[in-house]
Amino acid sequence: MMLTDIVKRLMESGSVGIITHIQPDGDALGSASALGLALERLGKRVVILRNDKPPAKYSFIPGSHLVADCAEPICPVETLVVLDCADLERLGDGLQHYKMAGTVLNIDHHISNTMFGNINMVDTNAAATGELVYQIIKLMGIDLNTDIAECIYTAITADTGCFKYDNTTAVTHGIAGELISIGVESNRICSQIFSLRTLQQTKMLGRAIDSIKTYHGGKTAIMTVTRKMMRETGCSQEDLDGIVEFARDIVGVEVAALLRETDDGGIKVGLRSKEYADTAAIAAAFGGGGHRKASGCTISTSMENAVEQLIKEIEKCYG
Ligand SMILES: [Mn+2]
Repeated sequence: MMLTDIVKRLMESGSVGIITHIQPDGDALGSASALGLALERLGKRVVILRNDKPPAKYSFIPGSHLVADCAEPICPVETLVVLDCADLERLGDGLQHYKMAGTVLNIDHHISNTMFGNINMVDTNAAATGELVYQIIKLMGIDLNTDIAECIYTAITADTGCFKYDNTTAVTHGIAGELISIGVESNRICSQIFSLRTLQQTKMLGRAIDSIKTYHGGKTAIMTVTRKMMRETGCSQEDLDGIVEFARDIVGVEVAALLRETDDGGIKVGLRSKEYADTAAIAAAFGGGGHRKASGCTISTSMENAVEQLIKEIEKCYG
């Protein structure tokens, strides 16, 4: 029902703005470009509003000609599509466009989505927002070209860890199979997103691994990254993407966390679980959110204090 409402609204709109969350990931970037390129093929005026600079590893994603800085004023759009964004805080500077928009379509797969749209399509069974965008493009009757296929493939690959996480379903593989048959080079995209790292990132990985301490009889692994480590390795926050998984993958670990000192003196926390622990609940205790096995939050305190608070909260998972 929601899906047909969304397709109908998009078909009726002459101009569409597309926006995703701050610090965009592969799902956000791929979904936005896929939908943008598809709507462009229908002759719509399309603008992808970008709030933060994307990680360099995603610069290959097609559709950059549609992108505008969301801090810049744009002509009002009839319909604003918000993709992969759980709540309005995650829109950053994009909030001004949300306030001005005629109709807001909220398309997402986060369990914590606050249903802020005029039409909300929130499907927590979807592995990636890219899967929902795929369905929408199909229903609009648009043929997938290789550019659009590559965008969707990137979105799905990013959010499933290359089809490794348990959000990956038969539907996910079905869509991926079709995209490969259209001409997507799966190996190139998977390596681009998950294997390649710069020398600085590799040095940081070594130091982050070295910082690991375990708690709760080895079920919890904590990585800590200080501002000093960031300075010395020359890394930015995006360079830390995925590092926490090296802690999660340790035999016997159920919950892993990466704590990073931010420039404003707080601690940014990324959480992962292996099998059963609900990291969204842990993050929620600190005002954050996310998915069951991957979530995040910010704690405004010292590193030492943040580790202490977090350990207490994680302990509850082991009841
Ligand atoms: Mn996503």
